[in-house]
Amino acid sequence: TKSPMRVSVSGAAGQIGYALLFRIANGDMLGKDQPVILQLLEIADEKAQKALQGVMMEINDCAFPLLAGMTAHSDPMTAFKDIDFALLVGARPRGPGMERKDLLEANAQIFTVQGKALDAVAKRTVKVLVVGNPANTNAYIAMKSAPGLPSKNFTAMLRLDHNRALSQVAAKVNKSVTEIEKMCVWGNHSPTMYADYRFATTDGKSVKEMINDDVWNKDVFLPTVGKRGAAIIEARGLSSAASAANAAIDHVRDWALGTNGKWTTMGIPSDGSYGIPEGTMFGFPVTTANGEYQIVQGLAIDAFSQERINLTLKELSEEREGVKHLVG
Ligand code: NAX
Repeated sequence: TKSPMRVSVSGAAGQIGYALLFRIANGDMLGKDQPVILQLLEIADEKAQKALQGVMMEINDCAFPLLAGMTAHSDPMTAFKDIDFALLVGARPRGPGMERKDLLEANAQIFTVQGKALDAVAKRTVKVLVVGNPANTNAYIAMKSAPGLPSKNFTAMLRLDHNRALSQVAAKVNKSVTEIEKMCVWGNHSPTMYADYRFATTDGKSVKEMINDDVWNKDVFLPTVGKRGAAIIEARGLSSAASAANAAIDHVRDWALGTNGKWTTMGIPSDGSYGIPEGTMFGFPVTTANGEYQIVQGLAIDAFSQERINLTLKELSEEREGVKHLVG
């Protein structure tokens, strides 16, 4: 049998945590033959720690065969000790009267501390996924705060946007999601992201040609995917949780276990591809193999796509500018 992998999840008592932990312990993320040890991080607040104890009681009550251990933490220095994976879900939500700038700063502080802790105590091969918003910029800050770890180990979650786009397109062309290949999303996890089905195929046929409707793309598809988070809050009274947890599972599973040549989307530090400045935490089409991702190269970027990519890049550059004094 395999030796256990250590997985840390922050924000473990939150709503995404509640939809995520059971699936990790069940083997959905790293495989049905891979034991896991959960190292759960929450804020020191008494209520949060108590809620975390409750979640852990329920996890124990599942008697998961793959769960080889579980601990609760309020300090990232112990939560991240020797970990193979970090799913950084906990973040500071926007409170009443809080400006975007305050939100960026509060989160920059959290992700500076957590980046330093990863640098100090995590395995050198640790794979980090940032879910907590603003996800791309938080991932960028964690990466910059961990100079001793390879930058490529830090990623941000664009997979929920990717899956949302996939589901919309599959419905539009009357196919199942498994029949659609080569979907991707460029840029920031925010309404500015650019979901792009120009390269998508089904049964070898072009999805773009099947849809053949640029107005639908611009006026229906892109706004539907971009504003999906808000639509869910409006309908459910709570933000996306199970779908976000599912996307996190998909992201880490594909990164760790490979996509067999299929495309997916990950927020990763740019290597300069497609004119995106090096280091920018940006959603790209990737394939993965042997625990490494690779950007799909050589895609044609038409004028409309370039405009959309520039827009989401501009937003990310502004976020980055806003936290510059904290990261150096
Ligand atoms: P909740 O408020 O339910 O849970 C967040 C939990 O994180 C809380 O229990 C809180 O105590 C904890 N926390 C806060 N700061 C922490 C810190 N410094 N260390 C450890 N734990 C900390 O939020 P939830 O609905 O679970 O969402 C979590 C985050 O995911 C939010 O930032 C949210 O905006 C973001 N999302 C990101 C998505 C993406 O696609 N990238 C989609 C879904 C989601 O909106």
